[in-house]
Amino acid sequence: MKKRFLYVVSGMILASPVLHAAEVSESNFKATQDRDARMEWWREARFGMFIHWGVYADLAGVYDGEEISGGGEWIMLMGKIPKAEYKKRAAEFNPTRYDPDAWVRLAKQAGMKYIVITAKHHDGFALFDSKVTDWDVVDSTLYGRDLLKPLAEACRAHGLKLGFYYSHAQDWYHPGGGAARGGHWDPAQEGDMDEYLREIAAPQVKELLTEYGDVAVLWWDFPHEMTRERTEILSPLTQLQPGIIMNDRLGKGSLSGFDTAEQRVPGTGYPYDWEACMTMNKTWGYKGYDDQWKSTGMLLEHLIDIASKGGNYLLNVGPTGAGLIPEESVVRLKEIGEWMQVYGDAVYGTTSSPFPIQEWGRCTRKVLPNGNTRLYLHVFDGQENAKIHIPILNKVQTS
Ligand code: H79
Repeated sequence: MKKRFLYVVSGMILASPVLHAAEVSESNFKATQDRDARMEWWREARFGMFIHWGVYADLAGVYDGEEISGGGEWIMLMGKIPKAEYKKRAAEFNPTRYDPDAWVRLAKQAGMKYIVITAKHHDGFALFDSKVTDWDVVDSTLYGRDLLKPLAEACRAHGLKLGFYYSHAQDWYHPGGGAARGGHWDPAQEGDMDEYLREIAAPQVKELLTEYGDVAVLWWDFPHEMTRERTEILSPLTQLQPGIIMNDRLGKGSLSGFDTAEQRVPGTGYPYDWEACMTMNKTWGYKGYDDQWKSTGMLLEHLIDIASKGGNYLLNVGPTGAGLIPEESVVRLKEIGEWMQVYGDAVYGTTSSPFPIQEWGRCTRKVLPNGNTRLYLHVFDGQENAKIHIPILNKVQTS
């Protein structure tokens, strides 16, 4: 791993203001007071765990002896797997090693403050006990038990916030659900999308928002063919959880949620809340042969880079069909946790850098109760006794 240094300076910082990295809480042009109150924990958190899990994890990227390209969670579409075939595979889904308490403890150990799990991905399969379909873990698998209830309990027990990812527009199983990239491939998918939204998506979101205790985040994905009228079918449901926040992927005309950047760190920050979601290897859903793992150092640089631009980092794990988080992910999360134990202050509750990007690394900042501003200078490729230039115009204290 490269040498990484952290310097802390504080005082009344006078830096030349930069427009691209405005402070979220000050200049959020979408802000309302209610929104600020809801977003408070999320802005403090800066770091969360994304979990992509479902029947596709059991297929592990292989169908009919062939390695299927694309994210593992896209295997049903990319492999054009007929519904009946996919359903047969679901019947074998039996994650006997699932230990939600261990998952939550791992997230906590990594320094993550919230978890977002795929309650339902594009294959339409619900990880919870849904009353409006039998296409769920209780009715269609060997395992036969709700996977989200014990996760919600573990989150409560360990003090992490819980969010649900819900694929509302694409659904490759229920008739009428959308299919991107060329559309349906099985006649059994044909149907009316409005009816699907009313009969499946809306009641399922209601189940998620009423039967699992506090739900902190609703992570819609993504607005495929979502007109204003269709959005209207789902958007009132968020009122079922008074404090809930959501992302920007529900559909046309929806309430504004935090913005999402997928698989990339934006070049600059934005003057509103945003979150970058990224994988540790190439895939979201488990693929047995994806070994393109990013190093812990790179993941940490992403975390810092994102924080320095005022955003949150939602870092993914893709557990196996047996219910285990891959060892490569576990190792990286523990190493990130070791760093966060020492330097977490330089990430949690920070806002964006007052400087344009510096060649030596990144800067995060925090306004202290006494009105001073503290800057954390993260030097990425450090050398002992090297000098770095910081564009501050006044005297500062260092510590
Ligand atoms: O859940 C993860 C993705 O599956 C989901 N969003 C994240 C959080 C997502 N859905 N759609 N998209 C992302 C955008 C479309 C990606 C695609 Fe592809 C590019 C679909 C087809 C080409 C990548 C390559 C996925 C399948 C093949």
